[in-house]
Amino acid sequence: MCEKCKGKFYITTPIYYPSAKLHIGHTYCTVATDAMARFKRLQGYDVLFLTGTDEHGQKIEDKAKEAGVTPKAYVDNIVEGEGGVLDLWKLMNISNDRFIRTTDDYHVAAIQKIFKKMYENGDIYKGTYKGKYCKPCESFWTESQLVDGKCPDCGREVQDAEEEAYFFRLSKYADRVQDLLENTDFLEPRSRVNEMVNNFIKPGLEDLCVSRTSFSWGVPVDFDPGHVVYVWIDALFNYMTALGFQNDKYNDLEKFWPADVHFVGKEIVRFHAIIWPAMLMSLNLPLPRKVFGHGWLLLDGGKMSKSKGNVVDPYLLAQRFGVDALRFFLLRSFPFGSDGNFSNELLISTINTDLANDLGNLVSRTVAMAQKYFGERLPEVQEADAEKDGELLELAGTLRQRYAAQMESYAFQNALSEIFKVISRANKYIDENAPWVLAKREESKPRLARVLYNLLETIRICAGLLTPFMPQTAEEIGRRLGNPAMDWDSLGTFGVLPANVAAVNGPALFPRIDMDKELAALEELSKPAAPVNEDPLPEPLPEIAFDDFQKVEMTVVKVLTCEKVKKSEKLLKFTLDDGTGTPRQILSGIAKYYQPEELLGKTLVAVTNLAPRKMMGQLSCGMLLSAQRGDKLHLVMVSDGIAPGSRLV
Ligand code: ME8
Repeated sequence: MCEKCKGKFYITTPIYYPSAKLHIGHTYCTVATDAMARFKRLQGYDVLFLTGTDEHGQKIEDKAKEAGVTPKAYVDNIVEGEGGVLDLWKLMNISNDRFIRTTDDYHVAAIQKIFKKMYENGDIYKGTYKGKYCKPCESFWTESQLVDGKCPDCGREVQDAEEEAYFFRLSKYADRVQDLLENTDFLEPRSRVNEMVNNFIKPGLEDLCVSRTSFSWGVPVDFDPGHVVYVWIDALFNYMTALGFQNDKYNDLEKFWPADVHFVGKEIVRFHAIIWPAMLMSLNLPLPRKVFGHGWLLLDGGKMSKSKGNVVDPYLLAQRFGVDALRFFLLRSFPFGSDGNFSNELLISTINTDLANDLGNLVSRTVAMAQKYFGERLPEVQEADAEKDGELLELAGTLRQRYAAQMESYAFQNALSEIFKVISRANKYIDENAPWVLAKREESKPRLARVLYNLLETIRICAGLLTPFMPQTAEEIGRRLGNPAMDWDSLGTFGVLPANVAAVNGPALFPRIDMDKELAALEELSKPAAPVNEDPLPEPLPEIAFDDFQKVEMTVVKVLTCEKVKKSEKLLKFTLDDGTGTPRQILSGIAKYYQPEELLGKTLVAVTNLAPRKMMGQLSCGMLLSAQRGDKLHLVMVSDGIAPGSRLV
């Protein structure tokens, strides 16, 4: 089949709630989607990869209120601000073609039209909502869906809720949706089908409440002021409005709809596998080809979530280990359809084993030997030796096929395993063929060239197939092999690398990480910031003239001696170097806060033109500056590099 006419591929991530900064769990799904999108592009598909943010709903309204800003300002900051969603995707090298924000005008107007259409076709009607509402999840539940009386998704308390509302006739589509789930491969992994059918459809699918009146941060129902569209209706249709459905902003609906796959976390499979197809059925629209429900990254056995506060910061990990290593780790360590336990140990050991030892060593050893034994370029190579080379050539030459089969079924971990089997085999091949022995005899040089060629060509194929996971690394390896072809066709054939390849070495692709040191550093870095001082602020003082301020002489001093003043609980006595050559004595009421020994040698600031006064019978010539709030006190300390006697101005 002509690789250039493979057709289109439309893939989406969930659109994220910008109610707080995103964490590694969100990064997981987006990196997986990116790997899939890049894989399809590599195969020659015309890909549209969509991601975005889901910006309406009560949770956002509440958060904005707490922060004292408008909901739009609140989400703008998390989406577009420094370290926000857009920055994170840029950092992680996410190749999305489009980014939708549900507050975008074209989307809002389209949602109003969609809601009206379903109202006009009779699938949305007005009624009274009575039920249970989980505020953090923005989900309504029936009594039978609750688990121990609590939200089945997050386990938190739910509230009784009653309001006039619009409903979508979800019940009408129950049979069709059940048929879709049970008799097609619409939903994967298949284990999720039983969960949907047994937990949600069989107990009786009730009509869904699709408008709210209790808050206003949502898409207004234009024909009934006071109602806003339920955030999930608004959110799910993003997959189509971003292509131009019911708007003129884009014109790609015909080309890209239906979506080839929606990647979603397992807790939102319910919305994507039941509600979404039912709404599309109501509008007579084609259904997406597949919904894939991936597992969660767990921390200490529980779901990472911003509301629980047990989240891992992708910025920190990317900064310490590199973006490609982090991307690789996420897809190499956990089967995509199941939950996986995140830990720093696992991250470091994966990098050390797979990337530093196996891949990194293979590349650096091979390239270094090619340079050492042949200088600029390999000579023309002799025929492969069927016995000695056969296994490696066969494995590397057929890798693309095995890899593609795994990628097509979203088994990223298995696809990577296939690549790493070949990398291991190549490392073993080096030991079996001992190039350093071949290099000793002139007559074995042709064989040596063949061995190195086989290795370089194996590296080319592996690096090319790693592109969707580690784009920068693949490019760098390509550079070290003289930028050979790495397109899809070439990756299915052994022997594409020019025989006289010129290999160039470079620094270690993935330096080995010292596990203990790194774990200690990570622990230090993730310690919570210093607690906020809750004591009331001191009363402001009346304004003073600049001239008055200038009358105060503040001088840098160094502590020569410090001791407790006998019979006083409060006072410490200091002798200080103030730069004049004559030690200065100051008494300070800070014995409660400091032990004398800990202040020896410290560089402090003193007011040095204060009239001397006697305290407990001893003279104090000045005052040490300190900062106080409530019952906390800190002496003002300055850099030891500032010479005693320097004046503060
Ligand atoms: O659900 N491990 O947004 P969201 C793996 N706005 N995936 C995780 C995760 C973890 N620890 N934590 C979160 C929403 N996710 C909706 C989507 S789509 C029309 C609307 C995944 O920001 C989660 O499973 O709460 C979900 O798929 C995605 O991050 C977005 O979560």
